[in-house]
Amino acid sequence: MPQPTIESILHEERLFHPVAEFSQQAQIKSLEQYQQLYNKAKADPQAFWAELADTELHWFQKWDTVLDWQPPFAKWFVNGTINISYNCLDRHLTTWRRNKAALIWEGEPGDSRTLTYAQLHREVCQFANGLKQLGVEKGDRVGIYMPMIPEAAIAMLACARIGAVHSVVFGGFSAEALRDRLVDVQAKLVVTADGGWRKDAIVPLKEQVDKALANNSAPNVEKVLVVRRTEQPIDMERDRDHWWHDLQAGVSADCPAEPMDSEDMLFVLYTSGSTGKPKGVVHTTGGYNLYTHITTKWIFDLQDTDVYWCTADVGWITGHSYIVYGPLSNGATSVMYEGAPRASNPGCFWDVIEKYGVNIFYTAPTAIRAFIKMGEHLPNARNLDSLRLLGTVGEPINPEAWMWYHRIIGKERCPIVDTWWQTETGGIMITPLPGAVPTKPGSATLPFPGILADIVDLEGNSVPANEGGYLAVRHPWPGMMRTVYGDRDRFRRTYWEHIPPKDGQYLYFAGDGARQDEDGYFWVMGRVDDVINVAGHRLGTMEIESALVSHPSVAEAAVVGKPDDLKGEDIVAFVTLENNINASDELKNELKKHVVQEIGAIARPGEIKFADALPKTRSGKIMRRLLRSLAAGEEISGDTSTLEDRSVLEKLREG
Ligand code: 6R9
Repeated sequence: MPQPTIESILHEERLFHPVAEFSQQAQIKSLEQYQQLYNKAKADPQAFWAELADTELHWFQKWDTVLDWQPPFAKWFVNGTINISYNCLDRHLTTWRRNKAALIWEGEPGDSRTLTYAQLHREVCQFANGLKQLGVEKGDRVGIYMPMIPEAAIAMLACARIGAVHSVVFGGFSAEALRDRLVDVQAKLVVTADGGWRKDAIVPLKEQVDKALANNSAPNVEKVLVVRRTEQPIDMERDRDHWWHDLQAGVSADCPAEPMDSEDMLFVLYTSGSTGKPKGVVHTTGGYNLYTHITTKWIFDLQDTDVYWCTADVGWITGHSYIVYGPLSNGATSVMYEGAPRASNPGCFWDVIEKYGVNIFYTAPTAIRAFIKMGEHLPNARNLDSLRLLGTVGEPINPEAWMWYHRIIGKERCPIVDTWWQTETGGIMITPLPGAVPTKPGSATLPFPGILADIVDLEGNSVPANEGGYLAVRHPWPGMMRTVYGDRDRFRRTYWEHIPPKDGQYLYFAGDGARQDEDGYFWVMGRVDDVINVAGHRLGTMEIESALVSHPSVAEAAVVGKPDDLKGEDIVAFVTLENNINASDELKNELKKHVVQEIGAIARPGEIKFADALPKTRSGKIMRRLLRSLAAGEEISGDTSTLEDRSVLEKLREG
């Protein structure tokens, strides 16, 4: 792993206090109240979490130990039994929320559907019974490869209801990427759809599933359940493939939620790491339920009349925690939108806000930068008065984008919560509480109560204010990942031993560089490992390099990120070719296509540079730092003495 000098050049002086009107009605009303909660949690984390678990969630049976911490393995609410689908559905049915909208869904072509809690409960129960009919049992893994339609959430909740472990694979991933994940997680069944709408075109999801399963390459998959969405013709394989609507016709809506052990696996979600293949991040039931519940409630300041919209895809952790589980556990109304801003309808997000009177809007900096580019006339032409709170997630937000969001969308009235967290953390870790914490554009501000975040050096010592270091967490929290699926050792190595434990004290290493300013505010600068953040999506350089090298013309490849106005980072690939292969623009295009084929469109390199050789250390490691500078068009600075062959660099510079 490279150890770049971490420095932050950003010095932002602006401070925005929450408006009194907002604070008065907020869940957490003042900085003092936040500090009290923070201090209380710090003094006795177990008591803090236990009290919340008790008051906020339904348990079939109470736990006997709050935390069993055998570093780096944590168990929360030991021997408690719970079901997150029960907490998201059943418990609301005995209240007035029974007929409240749980999901409001808007399809890209303009169709829409609203499911009340009672209706959603019914559909989830039926789907769960359908899964059972196809042979899915508690503990089995189910792959979900879906467009953004209600059935994606229904399938997740149905799995949770019967204790099956879901593994959602983003619908933009290729057949190859899907197959790798289905094989790693040993999925027994895959839920998919005939297709989904994306930017006025149909994504042929079922066709990709067929490809992923062809030639028995994922032998563990016995059944495929297909939801009808786009109605284009697809192949249905006898005995393997079943239409959801056929199954649903004969299935009962009575399916009690299975009491799950608090530490039973809830889902596996794959995410890119700095080395090797994507990791299956494992989350369990009780702790994840509590953490997503309470973070949603306090950070998005949920009020019972709110319409809440998170624009993520359920294929990412943000969709899991803040479209499905967190909001529904709170009995909120969660909007789900299939579409994306596109040439034929660049203002579609603002239409959705106006149409449903969205009060809370949670999106990504890359989307905000795209909105800025498309022009403020688009939001200005809609009535956005319903908005009262804005959020961002996925990457650092540049202060100018923050200010635009504040002025043009928030009309200088809505607080902005810049939320730092990761697939691994399960839920938001560093964020303002909107009625309490004054914000500074570009800073995720302060840790959530119960999160002991710190900036440390590689020995685990806290660094002084305003000095760059590594973002770390000093105490386990309920939403933390429990392990890497099938690889406890990788879990230990990646997250807990990068900073060597001292006196039995383990630190969670997030892989981000950051600093804390004199007010204790966190400024996250980005990854310190070989992970590229393209439009808020994490991609490992290794994966893209492997994809390139799998092409017969490629000898070697090194991939780095390059700053990009819109996407945050763009992918630049340095490629050396096999003998007798000539460099050409056609080949560049072919290689780009090849990466899309292997991983998906999100991994398409913006630029491919052919080289005679790659700069390497004497021990044979590619010096990515140099390539990063080259890609960004910067002067090469710093130490190049470890470079094996200096002429390589000269050539690359000229080329
Ligand atoms: C939720 C999510 C995690 C990585 C993380 C960091 C970056 C996310 C951020 C942020 C600065 C924020 N990141 N939110 N950086 N400010 N508010 O995005 O999960 O896909 O696992 O990515 O994203 O680098 O380490 P995931």
